[in-house]
Amino acid sequence: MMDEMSTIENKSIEITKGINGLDKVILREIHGSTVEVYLYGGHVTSWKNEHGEELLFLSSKAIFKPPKAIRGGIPICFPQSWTPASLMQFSNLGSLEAHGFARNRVWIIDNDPPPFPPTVTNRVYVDLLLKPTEEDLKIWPHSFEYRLRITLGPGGDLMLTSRIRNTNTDGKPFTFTFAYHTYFSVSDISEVRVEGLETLDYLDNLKNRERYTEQGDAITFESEVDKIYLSTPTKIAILDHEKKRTFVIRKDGLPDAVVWNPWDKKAKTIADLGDDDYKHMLCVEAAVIEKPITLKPGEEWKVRQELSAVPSSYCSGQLDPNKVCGESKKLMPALL
Ligand code: TA6
Repeated sequence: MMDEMSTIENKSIEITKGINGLDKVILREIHGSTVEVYLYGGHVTSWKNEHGEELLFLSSKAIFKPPKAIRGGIPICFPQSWTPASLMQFSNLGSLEAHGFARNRVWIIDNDPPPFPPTVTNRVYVDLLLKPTEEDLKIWPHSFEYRLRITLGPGGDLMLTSRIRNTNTDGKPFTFTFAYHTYFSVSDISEVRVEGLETLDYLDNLKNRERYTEQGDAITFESEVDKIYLSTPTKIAILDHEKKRTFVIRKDGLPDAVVWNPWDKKAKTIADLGDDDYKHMLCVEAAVIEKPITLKPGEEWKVRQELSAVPSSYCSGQLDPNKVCGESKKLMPALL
């Protein structure tokens, strides 16, 4: 299978060896954008624009060695992400690591996925598949098929589409929470603004997960932040002042958004994060946390996030998809 993939003539998809000999897929788009994803964790570790600029943060101390998750890029948090205390009653969630085990497992390349939304021909993509091992079933006693499609669009947009199906044969439903734990690369966290989360309610992980309401203007950063914003809009913008760059997250089926920066003190307690790395990263994570998903056997859940990086001429404060100035009214292809 690896050989088949690596003989693809146009080299838009290359299977190769990454750090510590881990299998890695490189997607190349004709205008120069690239994405790198490790089969370990189904983990996107790099997303570069056509100028070769890295748009995702990767820790200077990231450990590319199972069973440790890679610090940075886009860890996949499944079947659990940041479960509110109220959900610990779902015993199968309580026994899981904070962010589940999908990011600590080796995925395979899925050469024959079931029908998927029609992919525009000029998009480069790879399909990955994760199923639980016998070991996994001991910690989370449910069978599933998780299909992840990573797509690089003609404008350098990066889209992650997830399809998770309950394949239990014992008739049991299962319940899970989920996040794309995206680490964005920023010039200087103290010069970053997030728009789209104003006035929303959030659970604060630094204050015993209590519920608060965000103030009325864009979020800025001057200390540790670890918040789940609830019922968030489809679009969230992260404005990097120094780079004159705006990241736009468009999400489908992911109502919550986690915002995390460890700041200096917490950063020093994270072994695989450089002491000063916090200055150049911000996690904004499209997620489902407040209202976990329950699937019956045979049911499939589909979600998607699309990331783009646009010049900051992009008008701030106008995230309404119908009123966005400067940027064409981009609609995401229908999700089956
Ligand atoms: O998403 C925010 C968060 O849950 C923080 O509380 C912090 O723990 C961060 O994720 C990193 O978690 P990790 O398990 O990757 O070290």
